Amino acid sequence: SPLAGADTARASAAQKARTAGRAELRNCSESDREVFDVRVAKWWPDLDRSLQRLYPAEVAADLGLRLVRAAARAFADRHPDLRHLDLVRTLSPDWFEDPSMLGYAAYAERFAQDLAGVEGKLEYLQELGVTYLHLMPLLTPREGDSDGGYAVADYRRVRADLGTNEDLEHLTAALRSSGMSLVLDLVLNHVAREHEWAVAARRGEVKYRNYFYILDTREEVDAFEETLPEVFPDFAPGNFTWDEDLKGWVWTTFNSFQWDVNWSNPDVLFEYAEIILYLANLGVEVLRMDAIAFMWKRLGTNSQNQVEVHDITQALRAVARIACPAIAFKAEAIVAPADLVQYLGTGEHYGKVSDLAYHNVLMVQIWSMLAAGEVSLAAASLRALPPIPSTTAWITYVRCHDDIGWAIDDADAESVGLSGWAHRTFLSDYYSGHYWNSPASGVVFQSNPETGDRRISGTAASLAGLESALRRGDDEAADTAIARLILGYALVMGWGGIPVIWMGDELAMMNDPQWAAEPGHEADNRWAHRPRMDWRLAEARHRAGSPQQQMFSALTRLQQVRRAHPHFHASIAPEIAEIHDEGILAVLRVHPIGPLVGLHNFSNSWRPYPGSALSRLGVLAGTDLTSGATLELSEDDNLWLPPYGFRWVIGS
Ligand code: OTU
Repeated sequence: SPLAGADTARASAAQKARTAGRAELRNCSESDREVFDVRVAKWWPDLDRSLQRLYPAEVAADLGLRLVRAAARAFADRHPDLRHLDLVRTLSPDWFEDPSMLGYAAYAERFAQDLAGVEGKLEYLQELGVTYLHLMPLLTPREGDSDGGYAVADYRRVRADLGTNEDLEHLTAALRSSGMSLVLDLVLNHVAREHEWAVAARRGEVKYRNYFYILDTREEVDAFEETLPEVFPDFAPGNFTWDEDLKGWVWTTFNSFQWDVNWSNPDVLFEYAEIILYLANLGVEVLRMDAIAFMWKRLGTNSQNQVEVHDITQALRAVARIACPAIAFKAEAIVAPADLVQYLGTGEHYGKVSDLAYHNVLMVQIWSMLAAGEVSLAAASLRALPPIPSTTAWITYVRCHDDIGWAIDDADAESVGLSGWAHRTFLSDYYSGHYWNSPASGVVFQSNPETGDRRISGTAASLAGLESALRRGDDEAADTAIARLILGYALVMGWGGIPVIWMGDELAMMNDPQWAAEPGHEADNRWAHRPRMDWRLAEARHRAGSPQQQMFSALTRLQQVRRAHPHFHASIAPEIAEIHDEGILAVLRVHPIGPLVGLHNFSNSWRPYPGSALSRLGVLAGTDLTSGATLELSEDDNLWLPPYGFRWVIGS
């Protein structure tokens, strides 16, 4: 029958793949070859299917074999310690979902000068409970402005001022023995204009011209521009840059010096697969797939979130699972709510793409709730998100190194009687400090008069109101700002997934007033919230009552509680529970051992949550894990939460 024929063809393709791999493993032991065989058998179908969807059949078949060979070479080279980690992780594929996971993200040089310096700060990170360290781009960037390292000139060499590749390997080993995973960016949508591929393209080499999108005429450019938004309308308008060497227009979604690579070229996919294997063998454990949404272009669309992006991810992940299964992929897709969960896999990609993805909807809703003092929009937006595969997890965060874009769905807003546009406008006004009662000290990033879009820069503490309070010498307002900040962190730490602390938030660090002084930074106010670590300020975490002590101890306390309770495992989907007061967001997590309810008051006044609701949720007469105290209802049978207060409650 034709079906049996297809099965036979598939089986013989898989057999070919195993043979191709084996040929590279001549110097390996028979048991290593067997391990490799088993992995190819397991992951080949994922690899093959995704490639078949991306490329013509013969191209896909050939690329599949090349990738298996590359995986085999990387497997053969892999350090025994990393092989051991592969084995451990294969036995606990949910390692990144464990409640003990806590992230920290920083620029190596701003945190500790260089890679050796970072190694010197492991104790500080351990004091916080960090298990996952994201160091911002540290591979060799172009000279001059490099968009904070996101314009990579050499993926295989560490930035000289930070150290050497050996230093990086040393650091990953030191982190591993301290129970921390290193996370690095894989900038895969673009390379620097100075990267060797771009240089070769500029020299006129056809092979490398085909690594990019180069259009000959302004008409072709305009045809694409018709439906393309602009990411940096201020300092990099449009999506194409005329290049005199190329004598053509090259696709540059971001800055003019960041050239988008052409993933419809199978050689590009192969190049990046090899880069992934190379970084994995240096001991990198998680790859942050930068700007992943933009990887595939299609005329007549916004060229974001195209289905091929997920096929590419599936292929790369299958290669990694074969060679270095310890590593995880994290999607950096800061996109509209409707496009987000696809990055963790829906439909045929279910559970087969990224392991982790940024929960920008949660992040945006935290700032929205803090500004509005009410939770109905957040509840509607979060309820509207489809569930994610239980084998994947969110990266939850309050702030990161980028601006905040108001990813609020118009339909979600309408469902609670708001206008999406008006609410986004309110949030931009509020966080830039222009709204009448706003305590925030943020700045507008990339105002786009055409769309009305105004994103926001600023550190969490400055956005929460600490800066303005201290400027006025208003201690009460300062305490309120800290309470707001802690509340935001309580929500992300109780959500499930890996909460990532943006460097400095643990010390309530404020905007860097000197951000524009550095050459190349003056036009990009995201540097306002990328201060240098202030190690003197860090000492204030030992001074009772200081903002630093309040923040630092709240975070460590929350993490201690989290790691001790399996309710926080990421495979348990949080549900937004009954809303009884518009100020209180209740989050329910149902573990087989019992329910846990997080109650968060986002308003500035005392608010009640009814005992009857707690009873229905199964946590009446429960214990608040953060204080260890038994819940006390007041005479009116309500649990009252102070302004910006929260409780994590389990039944008793
Ligand atoms: C990412 O962000 C990085 O986080 C930025 O720091 C880089 O500048 C950029 O890519 C280019 O490498 O547009 O404003 O997902 O929001 O990918 C930040 C959509 C960005 C984008 C995101 C991008």
